[in-house]
Amino acid sequence: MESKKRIFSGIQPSGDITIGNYIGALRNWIELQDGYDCIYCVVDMHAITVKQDASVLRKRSLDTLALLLACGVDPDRSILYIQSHVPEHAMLNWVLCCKTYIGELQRMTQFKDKSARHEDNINAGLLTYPVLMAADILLYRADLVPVGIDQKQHLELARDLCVRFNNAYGDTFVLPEPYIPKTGARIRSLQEPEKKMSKSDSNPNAYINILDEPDAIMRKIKRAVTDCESVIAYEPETRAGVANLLEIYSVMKNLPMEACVKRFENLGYGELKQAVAEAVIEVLSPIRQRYNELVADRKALLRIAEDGAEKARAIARKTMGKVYHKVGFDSK
Ligand code: ATP
Ligand code: LTN
Repeated sequence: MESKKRIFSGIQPSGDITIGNYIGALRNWIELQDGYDCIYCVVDMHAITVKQDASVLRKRSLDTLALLLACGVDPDRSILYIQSHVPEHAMLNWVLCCKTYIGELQRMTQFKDKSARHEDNINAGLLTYPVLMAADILLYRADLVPVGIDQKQHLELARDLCVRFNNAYGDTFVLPEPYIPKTGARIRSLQEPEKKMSKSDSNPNAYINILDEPDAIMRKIKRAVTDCESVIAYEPETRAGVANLLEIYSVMKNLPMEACVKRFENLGYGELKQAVAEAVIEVLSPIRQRYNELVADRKALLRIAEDGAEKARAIARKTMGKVYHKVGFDSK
């Protein structure tokens, strides 16, 4: 029997998970479990590239794991774990750092954005962040990586490193492909639609947290910035705010964009916002309820994390053994 293709993806426990994360990535994580062998990771090691309070980070990592379970990640079918529990990530990171040119890292858009936002802390980890991400993916020989479009550039580096390593040392890693949704790959800020919705935005009205209560969701969407046109149309280049609301609606209702535009043909922005908010509330309410149950039982969450890390390590250790041998380390 042909074995299933492998999926790997990660999410940072760096703040409230937003509907941008859900629409761009998590929703696909859940769906892909049907046909693939999936590995999902809470990437706490990536999160410390910006300042974190240790006890807050520890709590958030487990909370994020609970949220992934609440969204539908099934630990009986998929491997779910916390990155720092598997030391092979750091080991491969180092080897790959020695195969990466500084110029490749300096031109990364996320590095430029984050170093502008955290001027007082432009640390080496912020620069090498994409190498650790490449290590995550290559360690598990993943075929597909479901992410939002903002991660495409990082994935290209992972592909370059894969080819570079394989050319130098013989076939070791699998060339990963990005899996980016057609609709919702870049959900925009509700307040500044020219920017992406981000969980680290200082204005909570700019994003919807997956755990927001229905009244907060309604209020934030009603306040979303649109434009002063009167007709509802999908024109992402020129009318980003309205296009964003239509994309959120399309994904939440599982309806093609043409059908969504038709649905609002003769209606106004007030009606559009009401319908979008209701669609978001309908999808998020059961997730919030499940999360509240799961997060209360820390012991059970830790057990799931430990179990996931053990399964992940069994795969990671094998790859790492080969890599160490190939680069000339004395393997036992
Ligand atoms: P931060 O703002 O702290 O950098 P983030 O919101 O970008 O975080 P990540 O943990 O870096 O979140 O990303 C998790 C996943 O969500 C990635 O696959 C990323 O591409 C996707 N994602 C993030 N923001 C959006 C967005 N606005 N629209 C679609 N997908 C997104
Ligand atoms: N950099 C990613 C998170 C991430 C990731 C990964 C995604 C870390 N390692 C491996 C896919 C595969 C982000 O979303 N900012």
